[in-house]
Amino acid sequence: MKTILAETSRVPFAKEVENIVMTTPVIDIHTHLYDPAFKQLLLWGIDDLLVYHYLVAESFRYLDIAYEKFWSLPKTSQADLIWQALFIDHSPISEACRGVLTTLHALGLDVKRRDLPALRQWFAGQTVENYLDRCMDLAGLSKIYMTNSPFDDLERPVWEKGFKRDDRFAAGLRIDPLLLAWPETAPLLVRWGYHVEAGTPPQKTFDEVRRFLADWTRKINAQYLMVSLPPDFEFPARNITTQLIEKALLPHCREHGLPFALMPGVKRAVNPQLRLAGDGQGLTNLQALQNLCAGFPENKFMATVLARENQHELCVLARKFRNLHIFGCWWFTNIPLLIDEITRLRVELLGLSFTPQHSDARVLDQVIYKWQHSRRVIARVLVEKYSELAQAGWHASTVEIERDVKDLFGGAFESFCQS
Ligand code: RAT
Ligand code: ZN
Repeated sequence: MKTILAETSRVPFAKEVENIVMTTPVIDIHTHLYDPAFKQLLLWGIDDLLVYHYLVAESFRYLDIAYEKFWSLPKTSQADLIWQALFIDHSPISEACRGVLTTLHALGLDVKRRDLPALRQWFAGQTVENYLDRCMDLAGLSKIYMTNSPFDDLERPVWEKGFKRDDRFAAGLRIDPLLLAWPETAPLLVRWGYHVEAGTPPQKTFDEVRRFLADWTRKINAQYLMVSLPPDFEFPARNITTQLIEKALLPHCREHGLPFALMPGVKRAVNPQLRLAGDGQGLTNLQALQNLCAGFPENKFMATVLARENQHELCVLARKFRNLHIFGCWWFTNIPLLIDEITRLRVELLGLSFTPQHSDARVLDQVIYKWQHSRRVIARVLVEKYSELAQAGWHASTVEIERDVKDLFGGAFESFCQS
């Protein structure tokens, strides 16, 4: 594993803390990557790096091409436009742009030549198997959690057919359409043999949804269930979403001992013309999460919130409810400024009982930069915290620091799942 050290501080053991943080293997608890058995669904390479939706959104700050015209272009032409706008016409200093460079640089490629055809040529010579090993090694990953949706028409057939699993990939059962688009989802369940048709008694419908969840939990060996939620999510409320949560999802999670992961704060399709890049964010009323944690103490909840302004409240909630595990700096919060602030908040309020980061990578190669960048910030925060302990006469030993970092990088999450 390649080690890139964070800034050296004056603290005598800073180097040691940095080394531990930069080299401890990480369990990446939420990504959009796939087991290689899913073939083209596992994205990787320079063109996919460039057309990442974070970069699409940024490039449209400069591009004057019509949205539809952009989407009609082949991937390589879209990548050409993004490369020109974000890397050639302007310096690539945003976090997502810098990430592409960190990744290429870590792979040993010469970014200063600004030679996109040469980069493409290099990637054309890679095979996915070797490349997966290389990316996991450079990122220091031991396990990757996928986002697995039975409602995805490309993904579902692969699960249905069956395949030999790569044991470095774990599954998370993603259920947004079930909870957020019931009128469109119910007919699908009916088509798949679940009796949720109009006129079915409500209890029978919830039982059938549980049967659906149980079938998919088993099929994919799901380790948690996950949903992203709009900022106006409420619980309790008189609507089908909350009924499905209370009467099907939570009983299912209790029965199988699985956490329910909530990701509140996303406003989908704020600008639909940007497609996947068109989502925004908003402040969530976390009373809903409080009600869930308090009302269902036998359930385990995980949460990450998109609004900066919700982060402090989320930490306070986690102090009150041990059935809540908070994780990651999600999407628009995955920038060094906020990772630093949010990690400090969490450490100062929760100690080590949380998971500071997940990558949310959609393109395999991104794990390299997402983890290198986050590790540097986390190292900086920890150096400061251990040196504050030293000022109080408490010297954390190497073994203790290693234990702590292991917890932050997946250990605390796995203990929570197993509790
Ligand atoms: O962070 C992202 O890439 C977003 O597009 C979302 O996928 C988000 O992570 C989610 O899981 O909904
Ligand atoms: Zn995600």
